Amino acid sequence: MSSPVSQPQRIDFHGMPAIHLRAPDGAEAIVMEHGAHIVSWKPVGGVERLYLSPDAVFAKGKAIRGGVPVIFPQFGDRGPLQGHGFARNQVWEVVASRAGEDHAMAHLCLRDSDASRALWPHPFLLELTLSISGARLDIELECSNPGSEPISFMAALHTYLAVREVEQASLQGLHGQRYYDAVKKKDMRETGTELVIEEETDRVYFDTRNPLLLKEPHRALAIQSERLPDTVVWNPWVERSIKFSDFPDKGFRHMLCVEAATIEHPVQLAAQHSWWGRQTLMAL
Ligand code: TA6
Repeated sequence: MSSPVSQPQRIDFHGMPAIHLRAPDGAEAIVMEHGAHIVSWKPVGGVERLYLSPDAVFAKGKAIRGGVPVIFPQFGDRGPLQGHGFARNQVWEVVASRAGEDHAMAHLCLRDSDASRALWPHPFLLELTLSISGARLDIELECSNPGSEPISFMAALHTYLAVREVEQASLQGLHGQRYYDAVKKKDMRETGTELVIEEETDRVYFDTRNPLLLKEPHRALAIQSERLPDTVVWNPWVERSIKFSDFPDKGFRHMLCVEAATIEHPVQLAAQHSWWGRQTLMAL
């Protein structure tokens, strides 16, 4: 049975402002103003399905290790900006948050500012909307170009999924896909029907069309995206984990990033137009 509607609460999360959403069916999520960063998602049943590093740093201007970093306007080091761009390091504005009869949602935005224009001299309005209901999380990223010149950008929802033991998990749905292997530094094609992580993995699968299924011995997660055609699969494994000061040495065992992205073909956004992309997670 559903409980009475409880409206989103402003909370302090590791010393920073955040919003706690709770849907009437018991699904919960926490999103921070810093980066519009989703740091927790518990679908109905109450089990956390996002990985947040226990050593994550919560500080002005710093990226948070885990959850769902919003990557904009550059992916990784594929451009002149700081790695993964600046949107994840800036404070977003909460536009709306509410709970209805069968969901709860929050809508945050980030506009260009003196700080962003110093890095990337373009006007933009970036909006993130997350919505939870039952077993489902929808994350939608929208970018509008309020200026008079076209803009071009990459974007990703860099989702860190929680897994009980990464070597017992498998990712299905990438068979036959072309990808760039950033560890081996070469272009490859996926030959397996399921991907099992047994070494450092950092891949951009291009133009992925199928829904993905992350299977674990006792549970699964369906992952779908729309208008974010590339899928990044990342696990730092042993040696890279040790190099991160904000990540436990054995943290790689309990996470797998499955990211919905647009990297190969950056979005070309005409003046006065907007673009959106979405990632949906469904706990099974
Ligand atoms: O999405 C995979 C990736 O680009 C990896 O190459 C790895 O560096 C990871 O993101 C984390 O990047 P970050 O800047 O958050 O340390």
